[in-house]
Amino acid sequence: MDLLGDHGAGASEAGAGEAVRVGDRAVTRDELFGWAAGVAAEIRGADAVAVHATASLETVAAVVGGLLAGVPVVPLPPDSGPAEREHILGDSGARMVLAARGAYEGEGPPIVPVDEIGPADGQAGAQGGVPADGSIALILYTSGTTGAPKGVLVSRAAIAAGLDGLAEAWAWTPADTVVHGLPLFHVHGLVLGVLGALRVGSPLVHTGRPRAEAYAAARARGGSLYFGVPTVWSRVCDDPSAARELAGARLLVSGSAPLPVPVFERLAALTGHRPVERYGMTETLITVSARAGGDRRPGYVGTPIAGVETRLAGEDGGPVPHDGETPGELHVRAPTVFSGYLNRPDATAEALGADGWFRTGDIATIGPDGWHRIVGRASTDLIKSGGYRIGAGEVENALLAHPAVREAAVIGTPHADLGEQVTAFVVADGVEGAQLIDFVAERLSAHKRPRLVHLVGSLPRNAMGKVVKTRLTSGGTP
Ligand code: MLC
Ligand code: AMP
Repeated sequence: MDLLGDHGAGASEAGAGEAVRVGDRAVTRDELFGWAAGVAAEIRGADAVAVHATASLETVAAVVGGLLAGVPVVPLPPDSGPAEREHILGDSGARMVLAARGAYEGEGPPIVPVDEIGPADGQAGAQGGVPADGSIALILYTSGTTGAPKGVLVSRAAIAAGLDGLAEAWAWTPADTVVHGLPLFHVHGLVLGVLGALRVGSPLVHTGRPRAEAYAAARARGGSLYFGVPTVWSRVCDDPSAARELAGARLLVSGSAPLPVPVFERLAALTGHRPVERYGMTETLITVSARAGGDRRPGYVGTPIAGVETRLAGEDGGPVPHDGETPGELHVRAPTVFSGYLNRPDATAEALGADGWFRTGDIATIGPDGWHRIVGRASTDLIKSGGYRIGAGEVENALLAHPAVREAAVIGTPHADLGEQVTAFVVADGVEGAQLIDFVAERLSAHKRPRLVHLVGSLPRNAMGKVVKTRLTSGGTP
């Protein structure tokens, strides 16, 4: 099967109904693939193309066009600040930026106005032949603990394996209608939420933003398989009448961050659905999940999907028993694992062993029955806020670029809505916290800016002079 399922000659009967809706615009499968074939004809032969990844049909057509042409697609977060954008465009070598006319304003490679591209027939789109399974479909930029985001190389084969594993785990079929409103530049919204729907052949309703009332309204369009990050599910619970509308759905799926047990329980009480939690990463796609036909346990992320092996390692690298109690670093080996970080052989070698085991950096327990529980992260330097992964180092560097800032340390602190919030401890002269928040917001994506800034006299350091982040409190050095 092609990565995106049937879309060539003969697929028209299935292609005539509404396939993808984003907000109040929709296309049939035939229209989408015709449009994407036109995009493919424009970009064929490029090393990589960037997509200004707004929540829009243009983004869907551009990504599908890249896949048809066999050109790696680099989704650009639409709110990324100049520094972030420059890094992503430069590092990826993207030759063009695909965007609706007027939607993208930035320096860099030429803009291809996706909305002005007319349909080509499917054969024109496929002119270069079907790209090899191992070829790179997506380059997804994601934060590490330090420095600028790294480009995660995701192959067509990894996407196909990951989506087939999820289709099996969730009994996901063309009879489903997928509903979500997540951003189209990460695994959750783009790979599961768009490519998954296209590969399985289930219509997609993207609600523009992931709001409770929009999720509820999508039931009228047949919404059955709902995706959200925990912040979204928590907001759904805060709107009980919207939540109750979801009672008729088939499956509510949560992922990208830990689903708090109280949110699990409130959602179950309001909707009658115990949510399916699943766990994944940009580098591995989704590897562990509860099953549509099985048990769902609050606080647990389920068992490995088909083709995925997991193990736990201690601090010395040695094995940790799968006794449901002893925590260890979760390692994953699977056909869904990425092909390396672009231009970063050092970082790739550090995370991905020659034997194929990827070190996730997440601390987990595994029970004798195979159920996984994520208990934390090995490093305090990766923050999860509203499902977004944010590297402390990138925010610290942005703060340090301000002339008044002498030292900066960033951590995640608990936040009722977002799970964690970006919190900065800064040693600076003559500047207000609010000015620093604005300063970071101008350089990086909005969600990366600190929500709290503590101006302190000094940072707690160990004998080696390294900041001890576990000792950061709002009073500064305790
Ligand atoms: C929005 N803001 C955030 C934020 N999201 N700040 C910190 N952290 C976040 N996650 C900012 C907005 O820019 C806005 O700023 C202000 O907070 C209030 O916004 P809001 O209207 O309350 O939030 P909203 O825009 O509705 O966004 C919340 C959200 C969003 C939950 C919908 O964060 C989101 O879409 N998260 C999903 C992230 C995701 O898809 N992750 C998947 C990664 S893949 P201002 O200045 O405008 O007021 C992955 C693999 C896997 O993890 O396992 O799935
Ligand atoms: P990202 O690369 O943005 O996909 O973030 C991946 C990280 O999200 C993982 O390493 C985990 O820390 C976290 N994560 C994803 N899903 C879950 C989940 N269900 N429970 C806990 N953490 C999760």
